[in-house]
Amino acid sequence: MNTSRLSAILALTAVVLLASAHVTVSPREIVSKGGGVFLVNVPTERPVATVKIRVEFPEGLRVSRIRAKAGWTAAVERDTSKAITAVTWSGGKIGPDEFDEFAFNARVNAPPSKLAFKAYQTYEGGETVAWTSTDTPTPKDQHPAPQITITPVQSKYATAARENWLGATAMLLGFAALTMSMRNGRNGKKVAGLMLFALAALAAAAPLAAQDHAARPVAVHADAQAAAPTGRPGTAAEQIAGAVIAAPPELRDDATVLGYAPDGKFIQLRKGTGDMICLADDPKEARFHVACYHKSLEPFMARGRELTAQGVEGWPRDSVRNSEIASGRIKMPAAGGLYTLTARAGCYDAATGKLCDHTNPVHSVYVPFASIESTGLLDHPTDEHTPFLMNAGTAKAHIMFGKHEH
Ligand SMILES: [Cu+2]
Repeated sequence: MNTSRLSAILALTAVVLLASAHVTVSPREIVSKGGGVFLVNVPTERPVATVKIRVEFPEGLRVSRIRAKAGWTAAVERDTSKAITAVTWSGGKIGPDEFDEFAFNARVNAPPSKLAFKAYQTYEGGETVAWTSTDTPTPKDQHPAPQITITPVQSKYATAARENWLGATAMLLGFAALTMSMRNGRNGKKVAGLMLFALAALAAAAPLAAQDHAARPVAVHADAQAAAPTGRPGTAAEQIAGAVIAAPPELRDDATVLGYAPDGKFIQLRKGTGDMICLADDPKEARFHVACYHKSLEPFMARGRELTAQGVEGWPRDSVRNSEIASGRIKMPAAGGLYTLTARAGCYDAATGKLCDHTNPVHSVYVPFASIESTGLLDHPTDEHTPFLMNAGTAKAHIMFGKHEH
């Protein structure tokens, strides 16, 4: 490596390190017309606590709600159309060396561009730091404004479509079925019936395509609820016994297990001495789904659960985690194993610890940022035993085995 390349890399590293200690808004990138939950990340950079944070929203972002936050009061300002133009959180404290996050719900109403927020961070003692500079590079005596990039609809749509092909196919089938049954009388009804059957099969398969297999225990799916799960978690012992069967037998006994308290809260049920972390079946989901993964993946998985609990899902969740990986806040391993087991509702009998005959075990190895070029793997399944790489080139890159694509 020559020196100019090395210094470029060092400079880049320095920028990333600096960036991690700024007031930021994520996701950093959002599609034009997109919306959802945004997070304001506020690190305390002084030896005294942050006691107030004010954010002024850019034009082009329509903010509808501020998430309630324990210990903090949010005072909002609105324009004549009732859109929230600014919010000031106060009443809480973010101690030295700590950070906190504040959430709001918004929709982008702007063409592809950069939107800058104005943020004012007030410390105990009264000092206020203005994060308002949009100059690049940021002048020494100033602080950069949190910015997000609005991307064109088309590119994002393509990605979303690729990721959600099951959902999209299901929707098309459903629509086609509806159209046919309306147009074609009896024959049409038969075809439509078949299509609806395929639709049901896809709907059943769709949860299997959950993007990181294991990280969704706190999500409540409307479709799963329709199948009337009890919503009541089993005893800790039952949940532990059910969770660990996702892993090979020699990794079960000393695994750490996360699951549900009687009130439904997601908690640690057992602290293990081993390398695996297992997730109990979600009582709010109809299907039986358990997973075990290597502890090195926990920062990534835990952050995914946290974001899901905050209502940040799908690509915004990916985007938040990607930027946190880039900034070093989430550490990723070189490789980490994941075992999942999915089956229909009632397949696992907690009393006997027995599974039914039809289960869908999916094993994979996370290899963050590995690519087709860096591994010599294919990006699609071919036969019963050839490994292949999914989500190549991303934080979620993982090697899968066999023919199924889950
Ligand atoms: Cu996969």
